[in-house]
Amino acid sequence: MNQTRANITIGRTVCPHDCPSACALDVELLDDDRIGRIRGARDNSYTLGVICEKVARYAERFHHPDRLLHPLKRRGPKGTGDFVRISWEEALDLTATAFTTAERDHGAESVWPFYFAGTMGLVMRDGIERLRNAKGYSGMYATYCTPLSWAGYYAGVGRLTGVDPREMRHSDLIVVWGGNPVNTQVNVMTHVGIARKTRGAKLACVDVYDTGTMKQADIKLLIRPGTDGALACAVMHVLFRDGYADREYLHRYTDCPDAFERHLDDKTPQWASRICDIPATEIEAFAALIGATPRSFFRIGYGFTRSRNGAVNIHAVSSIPAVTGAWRHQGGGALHTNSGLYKWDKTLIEGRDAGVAPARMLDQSRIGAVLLGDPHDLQGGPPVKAMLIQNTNPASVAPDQTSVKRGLARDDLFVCVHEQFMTETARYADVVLPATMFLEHDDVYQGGGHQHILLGRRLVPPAGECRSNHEVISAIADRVGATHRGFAMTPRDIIEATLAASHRPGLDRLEVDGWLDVQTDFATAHNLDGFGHPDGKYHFKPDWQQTAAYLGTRTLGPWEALPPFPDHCSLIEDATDEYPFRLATSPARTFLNSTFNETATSKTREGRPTVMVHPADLTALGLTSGDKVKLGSARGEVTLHCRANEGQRRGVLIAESIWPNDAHEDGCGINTLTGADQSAPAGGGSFHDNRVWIRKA
Ligand SMILES: Nc1nc2c(c(=O)[nH]1)N[C@H]1C(S)=C(S)[C@@H](COP(=O)(O)OP(=O)(O)OC[C@H]3O[C@@H](n4cnc5c(=O)[nH]c(N)nc54)[C@H](O)[C@@H]3O)O[C@H]1N2
Ligand SMILES: Nc1nc2c(c(=O)[nH]1)N[C@H]1C(S)=C(S)[C@@H](COP(=O)(O)OP(=O)(O)OC[C@H]3O[C@@H](n4cnc5c(=O)[nH]c(N)nc54)[C@H](O)[C@@H]3O)O[C@H]1N2
Ligand code: SF4
Ligand SMILES: [Mo]
Repeated sequence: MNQTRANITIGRTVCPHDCPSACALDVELLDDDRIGRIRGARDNSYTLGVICEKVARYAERFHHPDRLLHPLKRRGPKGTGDFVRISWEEALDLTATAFTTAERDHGAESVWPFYFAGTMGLVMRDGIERLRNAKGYSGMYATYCTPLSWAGYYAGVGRLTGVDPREMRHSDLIVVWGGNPVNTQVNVMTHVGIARKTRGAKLACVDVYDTGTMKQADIKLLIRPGTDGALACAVMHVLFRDGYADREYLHRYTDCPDAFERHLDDKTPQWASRICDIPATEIEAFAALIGATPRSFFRIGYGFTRSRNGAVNIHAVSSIPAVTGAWRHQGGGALHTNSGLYKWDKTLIEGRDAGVAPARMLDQSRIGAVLLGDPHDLQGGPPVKAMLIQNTNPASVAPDQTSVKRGLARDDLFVCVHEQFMTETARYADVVLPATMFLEHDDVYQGGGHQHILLGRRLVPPAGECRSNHEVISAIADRVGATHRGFAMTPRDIIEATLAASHRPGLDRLEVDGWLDVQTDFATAHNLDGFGHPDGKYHFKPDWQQTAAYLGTRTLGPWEALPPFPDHCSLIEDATDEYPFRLATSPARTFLNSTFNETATSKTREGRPTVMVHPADLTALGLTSGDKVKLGSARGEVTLHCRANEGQRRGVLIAESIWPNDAHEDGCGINTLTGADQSAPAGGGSFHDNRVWIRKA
C-alpha cells in the first residue's frame, strides 16, 4: 500500500540488486512515472532505515538518458555498438528463428540461455530456467560468485544458514572476515554499530587492505591474499594450546576433534606469520581475544573465498567457532549466508516439471572457452550457436575477458541481450531488448544476509517499450514451441503459487506487511540440535565429493590436491620472478559489479581506474603515485593509474572494481587479468587470486 509523507507518495518495495542486504525500500513517487529519493524502510528489523548511497540516488540510474527504451538490431560489426531500432515483433521473431535454426541444425543443446543476478527477484531471475527446461537447451552452472564459499562453509556446517544477524546486539566481539560491508552490504555495519554502542562490542576485521570496514575496526588483521587458512589454523592452534577449546562441545558436536588438534600441532603463529606476512604477536592477541569472548560472532564474507584455495580457507574460518563452542551463546556463532533458510519450491518458476530430459550444464565462468569451442567445456556436445543473455554482463564481469570477447564476436553465433543499458555485452549482440527495472515489475525476494522474504512491487509503468524478463521469456517460449503453464501466468500468480508450494503464507500477507520474517528458533540457527550433516556434527574433515554433489555438480578443478583438514593450501597463484605481485580486484563502494558504473556520480566518486601499491614497492619500482601503469598476467594486460597506499602488504596490489572496460585504454577491463580455470572442489571465480607484473605505461 502506498503512503503519503509531506505530500509525497511513498511506495514500498525491495532492492533487487545482488547484495546480501536485500533492503526493504521506501520510494518517493513524484508523479505517475518519476521517482525521487529512496530510503530504507525503518520498520524492517534488518534494514532499520539504512541503505547504501548508490541506491538512495537510484533516480539517477532509473531516469538515465542512456537507458535502453526500444529493441535494436545490429548494423555494424560485433562489439562496436552500431544498432538500428526495430519493433518488438521483429526482435522476437529474429531471436526465435535463430533458436529454432540452431536447434534444427545442431540440436537443442546448441542454444544456451545465460543469466545471473542483475535482479535477485525469483520470478525475473530464474524464469529463464523454465525456457531451457521446456526445450532441453544447455543449462548454466553458476560459478561467478558462490561455489567456492558455499562449498567451504557447507563442508563444515552441513547447511547454508547461520545466526540471526540481529543477534549481533548481544555480541561482545564481531569478526568481519574477508568481507567489506562498508562497501558491499552496509546494513551489517548498522548491526555492528548497535553492538558497539550498547555493549561496547569490539570489531575485528581480516582483509588484504585497509578497507572502510578495516578503518572502523578495533582489531585489524591485514594479511596477504589467499592466506586466511593459515591464519585460521594458527588461531585454532592457540585456542587448543591455551585451554580456550571447549572440549565438551567439541566431543558432542564435531566429527574428529582429537585428530584435528594433532593436525594443528605445528600450525603455530610463527608458521602462519611467514605465510600471512603479519607478526605472530598479532595472531596470538587475536586468538586470545576470540578465546576469552564466548559471544564472538563471525560474519564471514565472500571476498576472501575468490581464490583457488578459497573453499579451504572459508572452511578453516568456519571451524573457529566450532572449536570455542561460540555457537552455544546468544550473539555467538557464525553467519555466511542464509540462502539455505528459504527452502523454496521452484518447480513452477524454473519449469522443473517440464518433462524434457536434462541437458548438459556449461560453466558460467568458462563462457569464453565454451564459446571458443573448448572440447572439455562442450563435454562432447554441439557448439553453442545461439544465446539469450539476461541479468548479466559477462564481457565485463567474467574472468578471462579476452576469450569472452573473442567468443562473443564469433560470426556464426547469434546473441540476444535483454538489458537496461548498452553494456559491453550488449554491444556484441545481434538483437538487444530493453528491460524493465525493479520499480516497473512485481517480484519476490529473499535476504541472503538476513531472514526475510520480501515483496517487490511494481510502482510505476515501464519506461519506453521496456518489457520484463518474464514477458520476454514467455514471448520467446511461444515462438519456439516451448510449453509450460508458467509462461501463461502473471508474475503475481507465480509468486502466489510458489509461496503456497513452499508452505508460506499467501501473497495477501506480504501485501499488507511487505515482508515475512522466517527466522528459525535459536537452537536451530545455532545448530544446537545438531549441524546439517547426517551425523549432526560439524566436520573438520571435509568430504569434497559430497559437497560438490550438494552444490549440484561433480568435483571440479584439482580437488584431490585439497588438504584433508583446514590448512594453508598452496594452489593459489603465488608470486614468481616473472609475476612478482599478487592482485586483488575488490568491489568499489559505488559500483555493484558492473552496475552503477554508468552513473556519473559513481564514476566521479571512484575517480579513475586505479591500482593501489605499497609506497615501498612504488619506490623500488621507480614509480610515483599517480603514474600511468600497466599490469600484466598470463592472460593479458590492463592500463590504469597507480596510487600509494600504506594499508596493504608489500607485494600486494589492489584494484577496486569494476570500471567500464572502456575506462581503461584499449577497452581492456580488469578481468582481462583474471583466470577462468576451474577452482576446487566445485568451480568458482578466483577474482582476487592473480599473479601479475606492474610497470610504467
Ligand atoms: N558496492 C558494492 N557492493 C556489492 C558488490 C559490489 O561489487 N560493489 N557486489 C555484490 C556481490 S555480487 C557480492 S557477492 C557481495 C560480496 O561482498 P563481500 O562478502 O564483502 O565480498 P567481496 O566484496 O568480494 O570482498 C570483500 C573483501 O574481501 C577482501 N579480500 C580479497 N581477497 C582476500 C583474501 O585473500 N583474504 C581476505 N581476508 N580478504 C580478501 C577484499 O579486499 C574485499 O575488501 O557484495 C555485493 N555488494
Ligand atoms: N574483477 C572482478 N570481477 C568480478 C567480481 C569481482 O569482485 N572482481 N565479482 C564477481 C561477482 S561476486 C559476481 S556476482 C559477478 C556479477 O556479475 P553480473 O551478474 O554480470 O552483475 P552486474 O555487473 O551487476 O550485471 C548485471 C546486469 O543485469 C542488468 N539487469 C539488472 N536488472 C535486470 C532485469 O530485471 N532484467 C534484465 N534483463 N537485466 C537486468 C543490469 O543492467 C546489469 O548490466 O561479477 C563477478 N566479477
Ligand atoms: S545495501 Fe545492498 S540491498 Fe541495500 S540498497 Fe544497497 S545494494 Fe540494495
Ligand atoms: Mo557476487
